[in-house]
Amino acid sequence: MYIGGVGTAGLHHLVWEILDNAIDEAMNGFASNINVTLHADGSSITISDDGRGIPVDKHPTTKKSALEVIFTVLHAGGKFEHGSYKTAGGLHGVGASVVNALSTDLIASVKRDGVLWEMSFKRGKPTGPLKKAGPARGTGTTVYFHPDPTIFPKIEFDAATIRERLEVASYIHRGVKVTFENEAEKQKEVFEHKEGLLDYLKKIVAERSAKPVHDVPFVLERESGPRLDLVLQWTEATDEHIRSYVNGIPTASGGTHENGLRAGLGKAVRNYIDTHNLSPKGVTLSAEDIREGLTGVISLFIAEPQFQGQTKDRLNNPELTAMLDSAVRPALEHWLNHNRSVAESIVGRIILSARAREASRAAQAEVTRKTATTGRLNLPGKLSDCSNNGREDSELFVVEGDSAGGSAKQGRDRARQAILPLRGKVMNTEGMTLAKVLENKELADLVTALGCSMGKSFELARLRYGKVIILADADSDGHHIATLLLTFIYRHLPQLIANGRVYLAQPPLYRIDIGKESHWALDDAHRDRILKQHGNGRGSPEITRFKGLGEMMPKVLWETTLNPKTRRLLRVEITDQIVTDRVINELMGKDASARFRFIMERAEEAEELDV
Ligand code: 28F
Repeated sequence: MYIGGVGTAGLHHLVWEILDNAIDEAMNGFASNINVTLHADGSSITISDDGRGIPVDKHPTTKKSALEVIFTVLHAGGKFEHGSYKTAGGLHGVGASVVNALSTDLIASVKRDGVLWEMSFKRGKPTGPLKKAGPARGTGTTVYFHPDPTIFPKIEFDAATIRERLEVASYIHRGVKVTFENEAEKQKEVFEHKEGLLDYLKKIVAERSAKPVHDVPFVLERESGPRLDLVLQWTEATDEHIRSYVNGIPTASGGTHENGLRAGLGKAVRNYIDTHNLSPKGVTLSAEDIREGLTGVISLFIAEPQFQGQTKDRLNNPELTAMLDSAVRPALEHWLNHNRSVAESIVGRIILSARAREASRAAQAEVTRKTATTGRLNLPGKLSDCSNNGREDSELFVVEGDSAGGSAKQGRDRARQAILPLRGKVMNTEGMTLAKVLENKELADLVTALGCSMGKSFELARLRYGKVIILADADSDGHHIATLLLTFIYRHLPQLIANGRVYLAQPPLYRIDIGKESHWALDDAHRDRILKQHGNGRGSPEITRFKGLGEMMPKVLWETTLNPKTRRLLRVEITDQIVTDRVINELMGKDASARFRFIMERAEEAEELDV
């Protein structure tokens, strides 16, 4: 069996294997509760279900119990033996032997017929026979395991990853009650969703503060053939947001199933528009227009998923494109025809997006025209360019305010470092159309200075700098400006982040003079550490808090923040697309209460927040 390496992904795969067995028991109708406990050590886990319990009676000839076989014989249960996904055929226990072999300790307990049975293993080998450990009420299976550190270099389960997986599982397998206990944090969470993916959709739409275009979502549940669940809802959001899962595993990069869904969906909508003569005049509808604001979840269970890509998050089974296309198209068309007022709202939404696209295309063409020639003349007047622009070692500092820009301009290395001062606050671009965004002079100037255009006409090869560095004050106002800039970049120039070109400078907030030495502190905690380290007995330290970058001497700014030899930059990275999308929407979207909630929840973390 493929575990997926000995890194974090492989480590968590162990959890998913045992969890899948518990979910199977629930899907077969025998369990309704699943509990997962991440123990305080962070490196061991207990998973249990209240199903029938793995059979414990001995096989007449082998004299071994089913339990022992499941935990010691590779491929017991045979995920693919019947050519269908194991949940469909009720095949159990796949992967348990692999998890066992890769664990220093594993304890399997079963409650059956009033008896608690227990069997322990070390590195996959039984440490004794299956034993009666006492009486028991009810039935079920519990598995405790601790992965083997000689196989996995770092054994540290990530609570957020496990939590997300469990929550998603509770949506995909409606009605199952999944409890997650994080012992280290003394936290317990219960996930239970009677409406399954519909509940998930509701949550996503609310989280993204997207106003639905129609009340009742489209629902497709296919039982014949591979299990398929799909929910769709058009919203007023400006982008498309579809989450897809194959056998409960997220396919964040999509793949053949998503392609089939898009194809079928496009055909259904076009057919509906054509049949009812709803085509707009003077504008043609693109596939993106049809899906603008579309929010949905698709879950699929198939026998032999092939995952592709560096993070194995794209489905590659070719047969699924046609399968999804032919499942979605007739069902959606039927639904549109039987919900005429809903269909009309959706078509209205689609036509509107086509018209908005036409309008912003004109605006974008204007920016592209301006950036097409890289001659100085077209660059914004307030840009202090560097002479090495275009080279890998060149840097653009995007600086808050004119006075800070002045210090940076004097303090910089003129050959390699360009300065673009932004006057006043950058506007919040979350949920805004491209045309609106480009009306903002500050942002249009930034795009012009970068030279790489934006949106669909983005071209990395034309980027005029190796690094784009946001330089804002170390205070909360500065953080706010950095966040606004990052929101803009994340939504409209995401390739810059994906290519590791975006950085945050870290200007100091304090200068601490102790005797003849000067130290620079990034924040309060850093200041306190410096005082503790250097402060003893050498006279009283003098602490200066900078009010802003503008009042810092150019030489000091160079030493602390600009000089590549002495500064420290934070590279902006997106590790989890879905979490980032949610955080940005929560922080920057129209829903101020969500922003407030987020800030309150993170108040403690915020002190050491690095992006
Ligand atoms: C925490 C992980 O692994 N739950 C499981 C069952 C129940 C049965 C079963 C499992 C028997 C012969 C294969 C019980 N009674 N949770 C779990 N619950 N496996 S794994 O059977 C395995 C088969 O070989 C079970 C009657 N039939 C099946």
